Amino acid sequence: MKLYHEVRGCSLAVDIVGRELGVPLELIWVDVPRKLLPDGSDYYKVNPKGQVPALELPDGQYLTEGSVIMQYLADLRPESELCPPAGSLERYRIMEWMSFIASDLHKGGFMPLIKKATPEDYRPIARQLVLSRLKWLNEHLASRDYLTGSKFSIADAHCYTIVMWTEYQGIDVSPWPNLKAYLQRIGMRASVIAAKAEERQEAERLQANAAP
Ligand SMILES: N[C@@H](CCC(=O)N[C@@H](CS)C(=O)NCC(=O)O)C(=O)O
Repeated sequence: MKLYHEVRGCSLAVDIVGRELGVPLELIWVDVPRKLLPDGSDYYKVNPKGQVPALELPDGQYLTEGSVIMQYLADLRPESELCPPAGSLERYRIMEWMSFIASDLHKGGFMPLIKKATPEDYRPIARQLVLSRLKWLNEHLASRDYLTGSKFSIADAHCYTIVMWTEYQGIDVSPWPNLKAYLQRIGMRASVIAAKAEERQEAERLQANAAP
């Protein structure tokens, strides 16, 4: 299957999950600002929303929305226990996290800090919002190693990917030791190391090809 991906994008979470599961994903690096595929064709034909991630399924359909793609992939390998069975309360707990991460942490949290168009007077408010959510995550992680307990799940791949944007925003996570340890714990996973190495390679390729 093909994963439509972007350097520094939330699509990293899907790449991590694919590697955790041993489901091979061919990475297609999208020029998201210009909505172009590597061959210069229109990315809107893959995802009319113009966003990554998107997954090309074996029958040629496309599946979008990271939270859903990660559940789809994990359901292909239930024995991995990366996501509990559909219908169980544990599954709803994962969905509860995925919804929070995609909406409150990603879109409502980091996105206004990332967008150049955000009005300057809103930036401190947006930053405060992110900090309060990170503080809450830190409190939640005081009694558990991962979001839903003692086991790494797709929610952790998602949360790690978004919270790591603190690095790009100059937010120091040291005031939250549980959160810092959580990021370090996940950052040591082979899947994460490999996914980030491939992302770095693509970033270097883009930089080398950029106009001087
Ligand atoms: N709701 C989507 C949001 C995906 C998303 O915002 N992706 C970003 C990259 S992190 C993107 O492609 N942004 C480009 C755009 O919105 O035009 C999801 O959770 O998968």
